[in-house]
Amino acid sequence: MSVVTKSIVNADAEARYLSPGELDRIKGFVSSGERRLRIAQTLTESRERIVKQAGDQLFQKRPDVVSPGGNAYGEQMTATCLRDLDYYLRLITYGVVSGDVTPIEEIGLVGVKEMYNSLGTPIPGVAEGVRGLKNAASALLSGEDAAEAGYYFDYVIGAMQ
Ligand SMILES: CCC1=C(C)/C(=C/C2=NC(=C\c3[nH]c(/C=C4\NC(=O)[C@H](C)[C@H]4CC)c(C)c3CCC(=O)O)/C(CCC(=O)O)=C2C)NC1=O
Repeated sequence: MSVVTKSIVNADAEARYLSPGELDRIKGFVSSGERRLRIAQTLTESRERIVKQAGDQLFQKRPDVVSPGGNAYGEQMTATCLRDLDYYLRLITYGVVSGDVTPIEEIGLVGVKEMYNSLGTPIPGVAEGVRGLKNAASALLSGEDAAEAGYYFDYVIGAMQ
């Protein structure tokens, strides 16, 4: 939920107008809108390149995952692994646009450890892949934009510790 929706739900629950603090937070959200949309646009346009670079970096750091016996071994499994990275990049654009981690949490992090454990997918490997996404994305963004986006990448990485 964006800060707009959240503030309205909270205010209406008490049948009151939006408070000065809530209006202030909404103002911050609105005034950062252009920056957040610009970031999401860059990540969306460059998604293939970002995912490819993140995969290259991951498989260089963790050759075991693509070696025989590794969870991402074989063309199809490697493609599924890259697909998962693409999923997380997509969810991160949702977070950036809404200024909120809730969509990332609800779509991609609830129950994720149990899921990956049941698939035999090494969670530190997925976290490393998301770190690679962050590196590749940051290289395409200005310092300020990279810092803003970094918050959402770090949120995903943190959830996988
Ligand atoms: C949008 C929310 C969402 C997520 C996050 C998601 C993840 C997800 N990843 C899966 C599989 C997988 N995920 C990986 C990923 C990896 N293996 C590694 O060693 C690497 C570290 C890593 C890549 C970074 C692999 C290899 C599989 C296939 C495992 C198998 O079939 O045995 C599966 C099992 C079903 C399938 O194959 O599609 C799901 C549900 N699905 C979703 O709908």
